[in-house]
Order: sequence, then C-alpha cells, then structure tokens
Amino acid sequence: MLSCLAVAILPFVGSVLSQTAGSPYDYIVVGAGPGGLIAADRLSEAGKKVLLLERGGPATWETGGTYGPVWAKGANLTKFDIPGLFETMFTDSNPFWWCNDISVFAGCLLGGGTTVNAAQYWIPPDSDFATTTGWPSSWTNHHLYTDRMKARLASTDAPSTDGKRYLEQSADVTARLLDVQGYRRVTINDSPDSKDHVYGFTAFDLIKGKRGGPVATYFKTANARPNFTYKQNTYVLNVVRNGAQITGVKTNDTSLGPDGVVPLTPKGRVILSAGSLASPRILFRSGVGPSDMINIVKNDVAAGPNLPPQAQWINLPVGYNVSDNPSINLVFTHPSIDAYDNWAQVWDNPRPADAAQYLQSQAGVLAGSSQKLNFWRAYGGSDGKTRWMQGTVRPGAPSRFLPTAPHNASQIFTITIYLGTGITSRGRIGINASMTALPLVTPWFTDPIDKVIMIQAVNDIATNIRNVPGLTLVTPNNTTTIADYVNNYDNASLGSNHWVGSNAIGAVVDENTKVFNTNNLFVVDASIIPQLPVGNPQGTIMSTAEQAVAKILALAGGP
Ligand SMILES: Cc1cc2nc3c(=O)[nH]c(=O)nc-3n(C[C@H](O)[C@H](O)[C@H](O)COP(=O)(O)OP(=O)(O)OC[C@H]3O[C@@H](n4cnc5c(N)ncnc54)[C@H](O)[C@@H]3O)c2cc1C
Ligand SMILES: *[C@@H]1O[C@H](CO)[C@@H](O)[C@H](O)[C@H]1NC(C)=O
Ligand SMILES: *[C@@H]1O[C@H](CO)[C@@H](O)[C@H](O)[C@H]1NC(C)=O
Ligand SMILES: *[C@@H]1O[C@H](CO)[C@@H](O)[C@H](O)[C@H]1NC(C)=O
Ligand SMILES: *[C@@H]1O[C@H](CO)[C@@H](O)[C@H](O)[C@H]1NC(C)=O
Ligand SMILES: *[C@@H]1O[C@H](CO)[C@@H](O)[C@H](O)[C@H]1NC(C)=O
Ligand SMILES: *[C@@H]1O[C@H](CO)[C@@H](O)[C@H](O)[C@H]1NC(C)=O
Ligand SMILES: *[C@@H]1O[C@H](CO)[C@@H](O)[C@H](O)[C@H]1NC(C)=O
Ligand SMILES: *[C@@H]1O[C@H](CO)[C@@H](O)[C@H](O)[C@H]1NC(C)=O
Ligand SMILES: CC(=O)N[C@H]1CO[C@H](CO)[C@@H](O)[C@@H]1O
Repeated sequence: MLSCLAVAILPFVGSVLSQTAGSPYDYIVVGAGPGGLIAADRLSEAGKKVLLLERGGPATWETGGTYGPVWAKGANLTKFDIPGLFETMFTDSNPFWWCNDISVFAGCLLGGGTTVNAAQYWIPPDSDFATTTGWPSSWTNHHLYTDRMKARLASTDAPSTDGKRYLEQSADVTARLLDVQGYRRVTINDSPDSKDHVYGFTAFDLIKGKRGGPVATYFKTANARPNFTYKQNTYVLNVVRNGAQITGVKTNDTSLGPDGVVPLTPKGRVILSAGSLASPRILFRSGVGPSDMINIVKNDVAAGPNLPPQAQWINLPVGYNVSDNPSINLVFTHPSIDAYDNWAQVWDNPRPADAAQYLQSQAGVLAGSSQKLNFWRAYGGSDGKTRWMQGTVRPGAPSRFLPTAPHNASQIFTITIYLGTGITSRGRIGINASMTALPLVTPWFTDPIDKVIMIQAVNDIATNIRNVPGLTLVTPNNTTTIADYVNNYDNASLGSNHWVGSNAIGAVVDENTKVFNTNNLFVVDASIIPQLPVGNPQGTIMSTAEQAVAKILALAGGP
C-alpha cells in the first residue's frame, strides 16, 4: 500500500495490496528505476496484472516525499524536485537516498538513479544499439522505441520555465576553447547521431523547472491503472524457482504472503530491474551466476537456506564484462565565471533573488542542475578501434579537486572528460561476505589503450587554453603534466556511476532479455546493455526498456 500521504495526493486506483496478500501476479517487476518503471507501465497498459516492488520510499512531492530545504517549506517541493540542489546529493549529512548495501553511488528510492541524478538526458544515436556495440541484430531498429520514449518524456536544454538560460558563463568560455579546435555548435538532441567535434547546451529530462524523468511520466500513468500495484519499502531477496521455472519472489515483508513470498500466476513472469549492481545480487541469491558468487550466498546464514539445491544452480557470467566511463576532472578559472559559491549555499542559504524566483515560478538558476555544456569527439586508437570522448562543463568544482595554489574561488569551473562507446576496459561486479554489491575488479583503464586515448583527449583540451584570454588551468597545476595527472589519478574518483553490462544481452540474457536457461525470468535495466552508450546512459536505458518490454509482451508462453 502507498503511504497515506501519497494516497491523498495521487489518484490511486491500483488494487490495495493488503486485500490481496498472497494473490498471484502476471508480472512482478523488481525495482522502480527507469527500467522497472517503463516495464511496469507498459505491461499494465497491456492489461497484465502487475506488481512493482521497490526497496526505497518516495522522493518527489507528487509521490509523497517531504524532505526539502527550509527555504522551500510550504511550497510542495522536495530536494528531489529542485534541479539546482543536485550537487547537494553529495554534501548532505542525511543521505538516505543512497543504497546502503552497494559500495558505489546508487539511488534506492522511487525512480532509482533518475531521482538523484543530474538529469542529463540524451536521445540515443544509432551506435548505442548497433551490432558493433554488442547488440543482437534484432535490436538495431531502435527508432520505434526511442520515439515512444520521446513521446512520453521530452528533453529540454532550457529548463527554466521562462525559457531563458542562466549561469551560462562556463558554457560560453568552453565554447570559445572548442571553436578553435574545429568543433561546431549543435542542439544535441536534434541530431543524436552527430557525436564528433560537436558541442551544445546540456539537455535534461526536467519538466516545468522540476525533476521529471520516468517518475513524473511512466509511473504516473501506471499508478492510475487498476491492474497496477506499487509496493515500496519492500526488499526483494531472491526469486523462488523450481529449476528453470520461477514461481514467485521472496521479499522481506511477510504481510505480502507466506514467508514474504509473492506468487506468480501459472504463466507469470518476473522482471528484475534493480540496476547494474543489485540485479546481479538478486541473481546470485537465486542460484544464478558464477559458482564463486553463489557459494558466498550459500555460506551466508540468512541467504544460504533460500538457495535452490546445487544441482539447480545456473552457471552464467553474471557480473563479468561490466563497464563504466573513466572520467577526469580539469578545473579552470576565468574572470567571466560565476562559480555560484560552488553550490555550497543552495540548501541552507541560497541567493535570495534566485530562491524567490524559483519558488514563484520554477524559473532561474535553480530550475537547472549544474551542468551547462556537453561536447563529443571521436578518437582512433592504435588497436584500430574508435573511442568516443564526452566533455561535461559546470561552474564550481568537486572539493577534492580544488587547487592547492592560490586562486580566485569565485571564478572556478570544471570540465570533466569521459570516455564512452568503444572503450575496451572491463571490470567485474560481485558481492562480498556481507552481501554488499561492489566492483570486484574496477573497470577503468584495464586496457592501457583507453588510458592513452584519455591522455590525448585531455591534452587536446589543455593545448588551446592560451587562445582564450584569462583562461587558466588550475587543476592539475602548472608543475604537473597531463600524463602524470591521468596516470596518478585516484581510482576512487575515476568512475562515473554509469555501470552497464553486468547481465549483458547475449551473455546472461537472450535477445528477448530472458535469463538463459530459465523459462520466465527477465532483466530490464542498465545491466543488459552490452557496451557504454555515447553519453550519460539514462536515455539509452529508457529506450532499451521500451524495446525490451515490447519483446517480452510479444514472446509466446506468457500471461
Ligand atoms: C549520482 C548519479 C548521477 C547520475 N547522473 C546521470 C545523468 O545526469 N544522466 C544520466 O543519463 N545518467 C546519470 N546517472 C546514471 C543513471 O541514473 C543510471 O544509469 C540509471 O538510473 C540506471 O537505471 P536502472 O533502471 O538500471 O537502475 P536504478 O536507477 O539503479 O534503479 C534500480 C531500482 O531498484 C531498486 N532496488 C534495488 N535492489 C532492490 C531490491 N533488492 N528489492 C527492491 N528494489 C530494489 C532501487 O532502490 C532502485 O530504485 C547518474 C547516476 C548517479 C548515481
Ligand atoms: C500543497 O499541496 C497541498 C495538498 O495537496 C495543497 O492543498 C496546497 O495548495 C499546495 N500548496 C502549494 C503551494 O502548491
Ligand atoms: C524491508 O526492507 C526495506 C528496505 O530496507 C525497509 O524499509 C522495510 O522496513 C523492510 N520491511 C520489513 C517488514 O522489515
Ligand atoms: C566478455 O566480452 C568479451 C568481448 O565481447 C567476450 O569475448 C567474452 O566472452 C565476454 N566474457 C564473458 C564472461 O561474458
Ligand atoms: C601541484 O600538484 C602536485 C600534484 O598534485 C602537488 O604535489 C604539488 O604540491 C602542487 N604544487 C603546488 C605549488 O601546489
Ligand atoms: C574574484 O572573482 C570575483 C568574481 O569574478 C571578483 O569579483 C573578485 O574581484 C575577484 N577577486 C580578486 C582578488 O581578484
Ligand atoms: C563488504 O564491502 C563493504 C563495502 O566496501 C565493506 O564495508 C564490508 O566490510 C565488506 N565486508 C566484508 C566481509 O568484506
Ligand atoms: C605556476 O603557478 C604558480 C602559482 O599559481 C605561479 O606563481 C607561477 O607563476 C606559475 N608558473 C608558470 C610557469 O606559469
Ligand atoms: C588504480 O587501480 C589500478 C588497477 O586496479 C592499479 O594498478 C593502480 O595502481 C591504481 N592506482 C592508484 C593511483 O591507486
Ligand atoms: C489480469 C487483470 O487483472 N486484468 C484486468 C485489467 O483491468 C481490466 C479493466 O481495466 C480488467 O477487465 C481485467 O480483468
């Protein structure tokens, strides 16, 4: 059952769960991130009886969330609604939104990562679904599904409700730097396939100056259907199976059924959408994956007894071949920049005029998150492979990258350089004996050619600095070479929270996203994406979910 608050706010017509405890569902979807929300919405739209289980609670005001800054009290806005509070996700003393049993940043509440992320939103190019990036040929015609996503969730590169852009100095300075390097300006989502020597204003999935994403769209329509039931604060431990046949899911809530098990209808199906770190863990805990991981589960006092007998373990490369963008921060100063107090005041003490403007009409600086400009360039490697670089520009800088030498803190901005599609480095996701999900092998620069390209890309950005009067690179400082900076970069800072590939299509799931050697277990989230998309992944994940759910509905044998 939804929280009382949410019931009061949403037109909640879904079945009341307490009246149906132990009753079976056609589809049980695990996890309310972008993958799970789109799957649950489309399945309920098709008339299936759907249960969506989410371990976290509400976040945006519309869904029953209440946690917001004092300055927005009474305005029906939470931290998760106000885009300008994005940087405070990392500086808050009460960060209840991060998953407490995953070692890297992951959002554990309604919306998953899309509720805590920067909302950068890219319409996927064809290369994101090409056979060269690991997709089966049956997936390459993605436009139908990408169009469905765009119809539900538009992008904007001017998120303030007055249509104006704010705090754009870092975008202007960077554009001058890129102009002398042969880049051209584009509206990024108007030409998704142009990803070489282009730059443009950052595009977001914000709506009317507030966080939009799949919660404000897909969840809303699903929640209005009688065939859809949403249960939050419910932790899924494992699927219950008899060999290849899944019969239900085991949760931590015994009010949902005997031993917390929610059953499936006879032809029912389970869809795991718990994300790139948590979906593998549910598989391990269900006896699916490499035996070293399942043996960790077997030795756990609580989880071990829920495993199927060893003869029923299913050996698949769950967790292998994972990737995430390596990324390097460069910090600059320029006299034209307004560093916006490095976002340090927006929670407790925002600039009064900006707070007033935002409260009045969701306009102004706080209607956007910190990112202002993005750019892309393709690089050929000595191995004959092409790798795509993405740059992201924002005022301010992460505290650990602030220069040690004297500098004007009011004038700092950051360019982050990422490598995406085409990189060959891979890592491995697993669990440890505490059942914490974590990278066992970190995926950044395991192939030295990726690092060579990164050094080249960072050098390219740094070479033309003197063409822009007043522009100064402050991190790395002037006694550190770019190569040394990249080579000595702290591993803990290299990642980008963009994990894909831990249940890659073709390796763990088939072209219908069904887990190999099972009858009725599916995965629909970032983990099935075989290779990094060209940009931040949520648009690609959502298009993937649209296509996956269409294939699942079309697959014979289901409910
Ligand atoms: C700080 C940060 C910033 C980011 N910025 C951007 C950005 O600007 N643009 C972009 O495109 N991408 C960004 N990303 C990445 C993007 O948000 C993720 O790639 C995306 O959310 C992954 O979607 P998913 O459906 O695979 O899983 P998730 O979004 O992780 O959702 C999984 C859901 O499953 C739930 N769950 C997990 N385990 C269980 C369980 N056992 N039982 C029940 N429920 C469970 C979780 O609570 C969560 O709600 C960012 C990510 C982070 C962390
Ligand atoms: C906030 O929500 C409440 C309850 O829905 C409503 O009565 C009130 O008018 C809203 N306030 C604002 C400022 O939107
Ligand atoms: C189940 O786990 C969730 C998430 O950890 C928690 O909020 C909830 O209280 C738990 N439920 C029960 C019945 O213990
Ligand atoms: C990892 O990916 C490589 C390249 O695509 C492939 O050859 C290999 O079989 C994969 N390994 C696993 C365990 O899936
Ligand atoms: C320059 O950076 C290097 C590497 O971080 C550091 O060791 C050195 O102290 C810095 N020099 C100055 C003058 O800040
Ligand atoms: C630092 O930058 C701010 C903003 O550009 C400017 O007003 C101030 O004068 C600068 N301080 C110094 C010491 O140059
Ligand atoms: C598992 O990893 C987490 C996060 O790194 C750590 O806190 C915990 O101590 C680890 N547990 C074991 C048994 O290693
Ligand atoms: C290097 O930076 C220091 C501190 O900012 C500055 O004093 C010095 O002049 C710079 N050296 C060169 C060669 O630019
Ligand atoms: C980062 O990790 C790699 C691979 O795990 C390791 O070889 C390297 O020494 C680490 N670098 C630092 C600076 O810790
Ligand atoms: C499986 C299921 O519950 N189907 C129901 C979905 O909702 C329609 C009405 O909206 C019912 O007619 C179906 O029985």
